[in-house]
Amino acid sequence: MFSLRIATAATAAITLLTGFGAGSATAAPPPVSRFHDGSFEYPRAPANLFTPYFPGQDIGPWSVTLGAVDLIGAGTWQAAEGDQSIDLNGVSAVSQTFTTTPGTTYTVTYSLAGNPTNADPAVKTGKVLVDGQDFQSFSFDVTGKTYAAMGYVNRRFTFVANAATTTVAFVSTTGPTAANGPVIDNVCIEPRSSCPSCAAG
Ligand SMILES: [Ca+2]
Ligand SMILES: [Ca+2]
Repeated sequence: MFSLRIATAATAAITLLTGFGAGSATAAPPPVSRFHDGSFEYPRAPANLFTPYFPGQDIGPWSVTLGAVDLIGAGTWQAAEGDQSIDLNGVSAVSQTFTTTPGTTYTVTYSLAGNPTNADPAVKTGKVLVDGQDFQSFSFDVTGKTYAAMGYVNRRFTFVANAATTTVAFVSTTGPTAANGPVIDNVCIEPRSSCPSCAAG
């Protein structure tokens, strides 16, 4: 099942690249900007499909740096926000580098679930890195969860920026053969002073 799923989805990804991304491979990297699209809404993925992205490929402002990360199209399963989310397969990672003000405290919030397709294993594990440093480990048990009721939980932590740019990465440690990993959506990273709803954390 794992190989078939990857092969099918990879074909879809190649089709996408051929159709829309042919010019991007040689374009200059975009300038670093503020954190954005923590909801994984761009690019729009084919509805009802898992579209895998691999190291060297970007999902909007996010870069895939390890393994394979599935961008989940609208209608596949419940998103925490908007229509899309990501499945961090097996051992995989996405990161985003964005502008920060040194010395400022930033609040990171995100919604966590797991791909409930099957238990391979049931407990999906991972961590969030800030500039490569482990800031928050997470786990999610998909037992009893369904595509229609993903059971998202909200997680939160803070970091103090120490440079003009910061890289935040979401990493799956679920296991090298797991095609169904942690699901991440609705990532918000803001200076704590401008995020009143985050202030309690
Ligand atoms: Ca979303
Ligand atoms: Ca997957």
